[in-house]
Amino acid sequence: MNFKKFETDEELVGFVLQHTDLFAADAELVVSEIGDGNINFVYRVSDQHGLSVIVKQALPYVRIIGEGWPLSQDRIRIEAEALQIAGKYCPDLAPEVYRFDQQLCAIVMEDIGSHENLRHLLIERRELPLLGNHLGRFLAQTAFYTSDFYLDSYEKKDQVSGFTNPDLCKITEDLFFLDPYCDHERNSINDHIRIEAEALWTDSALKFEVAKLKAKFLGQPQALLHADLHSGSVFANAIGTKVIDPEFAFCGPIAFDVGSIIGNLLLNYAGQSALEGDVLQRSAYQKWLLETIKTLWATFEIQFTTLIEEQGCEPTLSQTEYVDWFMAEIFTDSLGYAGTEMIRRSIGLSHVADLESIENAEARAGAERLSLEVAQHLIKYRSSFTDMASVCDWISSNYKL
Ligand code: SR1
Ligand code: MG
Repeated sequence: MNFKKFETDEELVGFVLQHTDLFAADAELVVSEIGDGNINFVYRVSDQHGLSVIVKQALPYVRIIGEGWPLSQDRIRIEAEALQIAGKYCPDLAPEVYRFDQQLCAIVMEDIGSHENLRHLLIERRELPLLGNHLGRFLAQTAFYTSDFYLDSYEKKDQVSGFTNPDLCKITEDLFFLDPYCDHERNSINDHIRIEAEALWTDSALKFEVAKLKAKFLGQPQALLHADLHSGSVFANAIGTKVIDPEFAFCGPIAFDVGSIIGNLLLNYAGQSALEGDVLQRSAYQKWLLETIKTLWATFEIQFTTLIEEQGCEPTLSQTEYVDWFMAEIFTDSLGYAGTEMIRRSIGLSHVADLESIENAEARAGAERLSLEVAQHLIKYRSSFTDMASVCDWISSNYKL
């Protein structure tokens, strides 16, 4: 592969001009590096009139670690193709891909600069009235049109093979389902919750449920997933939402995406218990987070089942009894995956600012403890919940400010 990292602004500008005709001949292009993710390099290239594009380049290793953690560059092809599929079925919810250059492992795409990182918005307690609806629609559309309910048998197998993404899946297999449940060197544990973290390592009932969730992640290619749907992969404003960064995409259990984003909303709920600010405002925001989770699930459920009813192409799977059973399974496992996301973000390698921005370690421990408790309950007792309202009632009555 003829790969070359962009070393200078001139190289990057040349690349953009070669791949797009968006900019005028007299454009004065300026480059800024804007990536704050763990894995790739991301740049904004803008002209003097405010027109801009984003360039994302995948290096053959993890950005924050360096060459000591090699990573397949095929992830950038996977990301470009997953963005194009999301763009086909929900164009308002994904950035447009202008060009993908396989040799340079780089995508030129729409700048979604009018939207902000959802994690930052949640930490600032910004209420986004359309967020739950948009996320529910994104999940329903991307899952349905890439599932066996819609694709024919041959298209589906082609999709599974085209989105085989072993390096990125292995990261999730380890960071989600292995490390937090043992004394792993990659874990990062606040001293004040060491006892609670260690209790997980010997909880065989919990580890049994996590094993079931991991087995489905490994072997249940229901639909093309985003597969890293945390709050940092979502950008939003009062009227719009954009889902970015699907480099982990592969065909897996639909509940993994649904649960990952619910887990992130609940991580912020946990953070609000100890973040700075007025207690009434924090408590009102926790209420808004739970309402958003209910809207997200309700939108996902109604849209997914309506799509099966109206456009389902597979007669065996479209039977009412099967669809009801299938939706109940997704609901239950979404709670489990939400729990695994919360646990790995509280004691594993990759923490989140919703908790990390709480400076006082004892106060942060309170929020991390809340996260671990809710998460374990969701994993172990996920089958005891039949609807999202009762999940949210359970959380709000047990964990109020
Ligand atoms: C080394 S990668 C750590 C995490 O960052 C990504 O966004 C994924 O969430 C991954 O688990
Ligand atoms: Mg990412």
